[in-house]
Amino acid sequence: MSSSTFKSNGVRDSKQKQGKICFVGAPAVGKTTLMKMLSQKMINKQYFPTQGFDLGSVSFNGFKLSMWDFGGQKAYLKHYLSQYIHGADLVFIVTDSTPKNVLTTKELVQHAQGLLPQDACRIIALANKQDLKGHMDPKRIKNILDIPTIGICAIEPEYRDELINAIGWCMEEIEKEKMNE
Ligand SMILES: Nc1nc2c(ncn2[C@@H]2O[C@H](COP(=O)(O)OP(=O)(O)OP(=O)(O)O)[C@@H](O)[C@H]2O)c(=O)[nH]1
Ligand SMILES: [Mg+2]
Repeated sequence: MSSSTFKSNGVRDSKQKQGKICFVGAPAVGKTTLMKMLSQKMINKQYFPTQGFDLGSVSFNGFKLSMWDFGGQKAYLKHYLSQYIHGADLVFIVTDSTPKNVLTTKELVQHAQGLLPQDACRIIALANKQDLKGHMDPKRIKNILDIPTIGICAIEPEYRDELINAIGWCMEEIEKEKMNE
């Protein structure tokens, strides 16, 4: 994570901190929708599968973070994840909170843990689609996945603050650890 960047007028802003967030999960669990919600873009409820991967960014409280949205289809994940997940400060593993998907997600958590250095990156589960009938409780999902888990609904913009707070907290923790190294 570099500690400075340029403002739009070309003046160096030494206080703005950069970082990389990745969204990983099976197809249609809501990764692209979550990224749109974070960057306050209009949410189209139609499903357009992400081909390969997409990039975005989110700025808040002196942070400017790049966001990597990995298309959930197996061929894409296999091809792109191992190449582009490196250097992530925070990985969100997204599930649609159905029992079947939570089990698939457990495999993805283990895969991501194998690709990333444990001390340099946080992995957090987002238990999405909490508005849908039959969703699992985030606490149960946390017990199965064995990583911190946040219950969320990507199509409801009022969840944005909670997500921004979680991201801000993680980035501050990572900054502190880097300063202590
Ligand atoms: N009801 C409900 N629908 C959601 C929620 N989040 C996403 N969706 C819908 O689920 C569908 C898939 O969402 P996407 O964000 O495109 O899924 P994705 O994980 O990016 O899928 P891939 O790009 O194929 O990996 C879309 O129709 C969204 O509107 C949610 O919290 N609740
Ligand atoms: Mg997508």
